[in-house]
Amino acid sequence: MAFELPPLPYPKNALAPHMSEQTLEFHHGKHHQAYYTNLNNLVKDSPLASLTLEEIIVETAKDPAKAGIFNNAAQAWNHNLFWPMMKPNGGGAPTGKIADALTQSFGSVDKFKEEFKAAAVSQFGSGWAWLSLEGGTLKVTKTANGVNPLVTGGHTLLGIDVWEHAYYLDYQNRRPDYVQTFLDKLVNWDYVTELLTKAGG
Ligand code: MN3
Repeated sequence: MAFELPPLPYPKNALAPHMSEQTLEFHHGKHHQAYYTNLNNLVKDSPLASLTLEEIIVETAKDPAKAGIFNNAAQAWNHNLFWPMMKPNGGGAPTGKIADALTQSFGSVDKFKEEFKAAAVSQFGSGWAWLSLEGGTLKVTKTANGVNPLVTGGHTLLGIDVWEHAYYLDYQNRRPDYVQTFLDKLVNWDYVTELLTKAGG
């Protein structure tokens, strides 16, 4: 059975003006779809086709010969998490257990935001910045291309796509403005909390 692109969890114009309908049209409808199409072509008739996306990512991460499969599986999975990590009227200050966990690991929620923003802005070229739970602590990391916390055994809690296709139509070269808007207006802290609970945090 082929892998299938999940629909967006909200209408394409739901995140405007912070993330436009046009951006979601291309980012979900073309880029995310392409990762699924490529992955299905690459794993067709191979034993990998019967695994989950997570299993494919872990299985292919350390095999340079399978880089094409890894990249497309990881990007398919990364975006599956990225869409529900945002919501209309999101962002701002988290409350409850995620706020407590961020304060415990970073000193304060604001310190976490500073660190997350610095990681997202300084990732050179295409990639992601992440908040993950790894070995009992919350960590901010940045990765190139499709690499994600699954590769190092972490649980992903929040991620921001900093490939240019994620922000260029709305922010052109102003990546810092995109990252700040993501934190201020878009983050779905309820979903982040749900992922934290699932990860045992
Ligand atoms: Mn993307």
